[in-house]
Amino acid sequence: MYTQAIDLPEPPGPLEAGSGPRSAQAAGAGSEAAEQERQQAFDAAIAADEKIEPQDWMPEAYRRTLVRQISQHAHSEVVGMLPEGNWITRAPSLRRKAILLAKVQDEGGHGLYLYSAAETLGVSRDEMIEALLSGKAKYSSIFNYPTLSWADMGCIGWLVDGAAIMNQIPLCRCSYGPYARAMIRICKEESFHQRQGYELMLALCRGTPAQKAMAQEALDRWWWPVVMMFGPSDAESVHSAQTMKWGIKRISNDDLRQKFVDATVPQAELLGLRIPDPDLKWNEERGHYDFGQIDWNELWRVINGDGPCNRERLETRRRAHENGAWVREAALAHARKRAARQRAA
Ligand code: BYC
Repeated sequence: MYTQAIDLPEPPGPLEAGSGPRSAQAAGAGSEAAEQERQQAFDAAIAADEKIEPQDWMPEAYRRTLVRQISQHAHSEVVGMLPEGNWITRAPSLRRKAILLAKVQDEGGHGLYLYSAAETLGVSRDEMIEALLSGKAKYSSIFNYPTLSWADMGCIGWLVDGAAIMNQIPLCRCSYGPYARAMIRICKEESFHQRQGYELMLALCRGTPAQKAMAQEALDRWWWPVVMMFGPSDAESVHSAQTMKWGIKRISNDDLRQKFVDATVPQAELLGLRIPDPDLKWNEERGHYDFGQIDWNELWRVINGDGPCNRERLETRRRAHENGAWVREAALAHARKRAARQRAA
């Protein structure tokens, strides 16, 4: 349902990107006039809503910002596999197990497209993984909360993926080509993730009173962390002003949060669940729901490494990385042998 919002202009042909004054190799590198010309060509491309491609010249701050955001996004997908992965062996039926397996596998795939998109900016996969494992890089706060019941699988799909799509649909129009193109495919898969979560919640809410109570209890725990997931308020967001000028971010944290609340309240009503916010009410004048105060201290605590599961998540990723060392070594040895065989032939 959410992917209907993807409405994109045709991408440029292969010759349009990376040529002319925008190309990284353009005109007398180093001279001040050449630098200015490249900056102007970059600004004009952004103003005309054209895509910036890896071979195009770009300001260093634009490149660094993209590496930060795309790698954080990739890490979120990979760490995001853990809370759900925890429930694969306990899925209540073969159908649910197959759905959950497919979803978690998709998330691994999203991480890989995103690492590849970030690599086009000149950063290596190893550097990004090292930043995650050392705790230097961030990943979404939401994955530092525990999954305590089966209904959490429903809430993650319905709410976490619902929030993720809300944030990611505008990223399909991001000014950086490889990120925008990765997001188109990711959003299509996220739409299935959101639907399966809602369908799971619907099954619980139409089930026994105990199942409905389990769904309500999960919603009570997930609601506020999901509302926080959109990031600090616009007034506190350090990067938004610049990333919006560059066409990386298209809609602000607060506007996306409002869109999410407006879309989700009727879905909760259909489920017959109560959103745990006594201040939530429709505001006729604004044409939006008003909602209660967010506990920003909690968001910053979780972002800065002190959430309920931060240590556990990183420890699990570190262990997985160490346990996978032999696979990386074997793949490299195989590639070396193949290259040697090809040279000999
Ligand atoms: N968690 O200036 P701001 C998924 C940080 S995974 C942690 O507003 P920006 C899924 C922010 O990084 C989808 N940190 O930043 C997977 C910055 O710190 P640094 C995840 C947060 O970048 C599995 C500082 O706070 N989605 O869908 O303009 C299962 C100031 O914030 C958070 C993405 O990654 C947070 N919630 O805006 C199910 C989307 N919020 O970097 C589902 C791509 C803020 O200066 N990312 N921070 O140290 C974005 O759209 C933006 O980066 C954000 C933040 C909206 C997240």
